[in-house]
Amino acid sequence: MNNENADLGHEKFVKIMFFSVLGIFSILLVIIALTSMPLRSKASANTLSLKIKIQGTYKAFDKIKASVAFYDGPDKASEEPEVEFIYQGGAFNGDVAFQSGFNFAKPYALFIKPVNYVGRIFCSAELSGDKCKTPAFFFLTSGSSADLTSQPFLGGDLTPPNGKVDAQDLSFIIKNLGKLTADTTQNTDLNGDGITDVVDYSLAFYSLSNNAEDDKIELTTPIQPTGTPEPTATPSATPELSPTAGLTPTAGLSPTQGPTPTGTLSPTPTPTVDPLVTPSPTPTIDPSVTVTVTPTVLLTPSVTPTPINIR
Ligand SMILES: [Ca+2]
Ligand SMILES: [Ca+2]
Repeated sequence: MNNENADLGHEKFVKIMFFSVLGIFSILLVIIALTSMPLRSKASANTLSLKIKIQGTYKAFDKIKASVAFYDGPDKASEEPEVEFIYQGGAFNGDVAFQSGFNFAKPYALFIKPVNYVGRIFCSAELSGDKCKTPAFFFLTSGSSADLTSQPFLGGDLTPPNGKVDAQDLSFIIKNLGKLTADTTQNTDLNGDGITDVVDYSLAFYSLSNNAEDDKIELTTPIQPTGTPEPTATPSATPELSPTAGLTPTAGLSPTQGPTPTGTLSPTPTPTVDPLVTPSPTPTIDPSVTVTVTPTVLLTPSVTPTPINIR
């Protein structure tokens, strides 16, 4: 009886251990699944994650809106008019969804203009403003990101924007000084803290004194777009190349056929001709000898008529 109880106890222990191990294992699987999920959502497909720097002091989760335009040459290819950027970790981060039919084969330049700020053109993370001449951004369907914090955006081009910070922009700010954004008809709150105050004025004044204006868009169509159709042409060329590769083996066969028969045939005729020629000279030597003998024989009978002396 004691042995039976012990066996039952052992069986129970094994069962408990089995299920507890199974439980721990499934909990681990859930944890792994949960930790991998945010990574997947971060690298969301068809999204361009942008990081920009805006003049002024901000706190976490401050929001601004900006238009983001895509240029594949001198003309605008597409535009997202209202992209929301959220301040976090010292920069504004915003996600742009690629429009359907977006051509990922082309390089792009980005023109970004936050509300109440001057616009900037970026050919790459490093090349902006006057240095941006040829679009150089390549984006991926699986998702791309660009850190554009090298050039901060200057504030003061109030809505409706005219592409520069001028005296009129400053006069609007002065008119709204001390007013809450909710109480104003025109948004003169540059840093988005809900009030138009000296901070907003000083931001606009700094921009005015630096003649801040939208970056001029003077883009040339990159050479790469004409190069990108070529890659699509090269796949079609490679099938064409494989037949020509098939032809080269046949070209290789014709030389092997050509030399070997002509090489073997030409030696065999020459030896057969040579033996035939060598007998023919030897008979010609013999007649020459016989000719010299016959005249000497004929002369001797002519000597016999000389006995005319008999008369
Ligand atoms: Ca303006
Ligand atoms: Ca403000």
